Amino acid sequence: MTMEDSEALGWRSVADLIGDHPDAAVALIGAPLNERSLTPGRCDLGPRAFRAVLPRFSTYDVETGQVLETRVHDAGDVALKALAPDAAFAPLRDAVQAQAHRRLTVIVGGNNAVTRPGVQGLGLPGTALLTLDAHFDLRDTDQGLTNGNPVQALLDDGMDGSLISQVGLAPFANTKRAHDKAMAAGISVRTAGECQRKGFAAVVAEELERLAARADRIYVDVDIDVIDRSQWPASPGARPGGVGVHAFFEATLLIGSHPKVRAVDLTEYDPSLEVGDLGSLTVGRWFCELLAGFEGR
Ligand SMILES: [Mn+2]
Repeated sequence: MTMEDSEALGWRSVADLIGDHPDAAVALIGAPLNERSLTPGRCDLGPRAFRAVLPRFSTYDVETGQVLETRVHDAGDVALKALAPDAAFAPLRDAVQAQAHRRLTVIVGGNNAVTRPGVQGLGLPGTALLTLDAHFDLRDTDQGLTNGNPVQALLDDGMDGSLISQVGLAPFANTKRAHDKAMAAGISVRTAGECQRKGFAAVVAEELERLAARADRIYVDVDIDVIDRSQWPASPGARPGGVGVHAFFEATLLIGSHPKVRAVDLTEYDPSLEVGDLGSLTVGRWFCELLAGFEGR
């Protein structure tokens, strides 16, 4: 056995799948957008912490026997230092558009303001939006773009509300005004309680099918504050009563496997709120599940 073959001190990891692979079916974009978060934090550290944890993930899934082999083209991090969401819009949209010919683009934020340029990078019309989020993100836009209004900004852009599904909305974390806006726009609203009763992954599957019947492609925004705070401390917005992490991974696998899902973002990951690597190990597993799902297409 050569040292290269030995697993005594190392293993083939998910990090080894990522590199300069221009012909890869999957792309990775870092989107360290941090300005104008309603609760200030360090979501700009998300892409770096995400990349750093990947060597800790083997490509092998003991549950299924699957060995991940999908190569991922690393498109790098978009330069967004000190940029507010309005100034970051064009560079982020263009970065997603540059990868949009691939079957799947993964965007690691950054705060939730990356979602509007992400959707626009896939292009309106024809794109549907699924959000996994404790919040509607339908705050008013009269004070400019923030991480609290990407969905409102997309409605302002002319997006058809019936092409939007929002799953995981938390009680006492949203306003009646936002809920009323969602209903008036025709958005499909699925609360955290409904997800608890029916199963989060089952609800996500229903909404993927609903959107797939109406649109050519689907953009999925994973605001990771949808996870229960006991299992996910690394977002300011995560609360007790959120989605369990097992169900979150199960839903992520489904999302990765859906042929119409063309881009997925991960937002509101703030490594400065990290507790004992819990956040980084959760986003690393999230990426593994996305790739596992993708290989099952
Ligand atoms: Mn959000």
